[in-house]
Amino acid sequence: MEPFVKFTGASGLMEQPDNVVIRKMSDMAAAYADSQKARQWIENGDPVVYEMLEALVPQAAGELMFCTTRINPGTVGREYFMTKGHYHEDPTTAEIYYTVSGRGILLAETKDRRHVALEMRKGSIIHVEPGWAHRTYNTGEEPLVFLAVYPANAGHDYRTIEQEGFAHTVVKGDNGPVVVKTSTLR
Ligand code: PAN
Ligand code: ZN
Repeated sequence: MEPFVKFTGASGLMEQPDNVVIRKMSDMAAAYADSQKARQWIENGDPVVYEMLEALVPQAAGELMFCTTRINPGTVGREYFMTKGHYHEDPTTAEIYYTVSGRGILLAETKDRRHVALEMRKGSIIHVEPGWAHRTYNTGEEPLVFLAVYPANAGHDYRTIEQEGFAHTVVKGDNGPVVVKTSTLR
């Protein structure tokens, strides 16, 4: 493969991506604590929660994958629209998140349930340590758009999150976003 360039349009999303993944509410309803509210969203048009536009590179050690994600604004009950979240299958792989526009929170958790909530706003650069599951929330009124770069051989483990969830989540409080224990919402 030769060096190549991708451009981002006014929205900050990658133009002419090699792959597009669209996640609607029906693709991830179980991720939200309030399943009834998630079902209402599905019955009322099943909105796109987020989309991911990727450039494909060989899945080999040393290669870097990169993709832009847009999460739409909204809440399911009090919980903000979010990504599915995952561990990297290779627990030695880190990731960089660069926020292009909007407001959000990246929640990272370890298997022993340590957690950190990191602010995402235009220009913020987040380093996700290897071994930490990560999920992003749109806590603003506009789309949250960011670029993520990670080792192409990282792999994505979604199943652990689908089965065990995150111990914490981010909800809309009276004075902005608040991190709470997921168990308090169910
Ligand atoms: C990101 C995420 C992207 C969508 O590129 O894959 O924002 O989130 P989910 O993959 O959890 O649906 C990343 O962390 N890649 O490793
Ligand atoms: Zn990742």
